[in-house]
Amino acid sequence: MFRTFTAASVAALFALPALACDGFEVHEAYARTSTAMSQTGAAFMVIQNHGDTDCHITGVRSDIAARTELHTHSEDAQGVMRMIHVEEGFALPADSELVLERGGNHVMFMGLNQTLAQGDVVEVTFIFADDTEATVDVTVDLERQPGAHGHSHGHSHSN
Ligand SMILES: [Cu+2]
Repeated sequence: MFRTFTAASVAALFALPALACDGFEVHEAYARTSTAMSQTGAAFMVIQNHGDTDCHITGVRSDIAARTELHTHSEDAQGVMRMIHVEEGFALPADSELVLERGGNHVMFMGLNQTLAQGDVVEVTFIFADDTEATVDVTVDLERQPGAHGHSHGHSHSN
């Protein structure tokens, strides 16, 4: 009994490097552009790490744009919100959640090489610090209102 248990534990240990961010999970992913003519777009989602391993997202890529970057928003000295390329990436500690949302952290598509039409599914690949990757399907949703994650300021109800 003890022997079997030991063998299983050793096998699990050896498997760890290949499962660096095995707790990675994405929910509510959607992508959008401002207009059909937009050269840029963005993707938003809830990223979770259900695993026991701290993960670090260092980059992102996709086939739909010339460049895909991890972005955030920051207020400048004049009080204007500006987008910033987060070169160090996003930490995703064990058992944590990271929300990519309008006005906050997001995946940025620059130089779109296709029109994002409602209902299209595009692939976005996250790159982790250990060079492993995870590709997620992101559905284009041009009708989604900001604040769908409960951070709404109450202006989304139409009359
Ligand atoms: Cu951006």
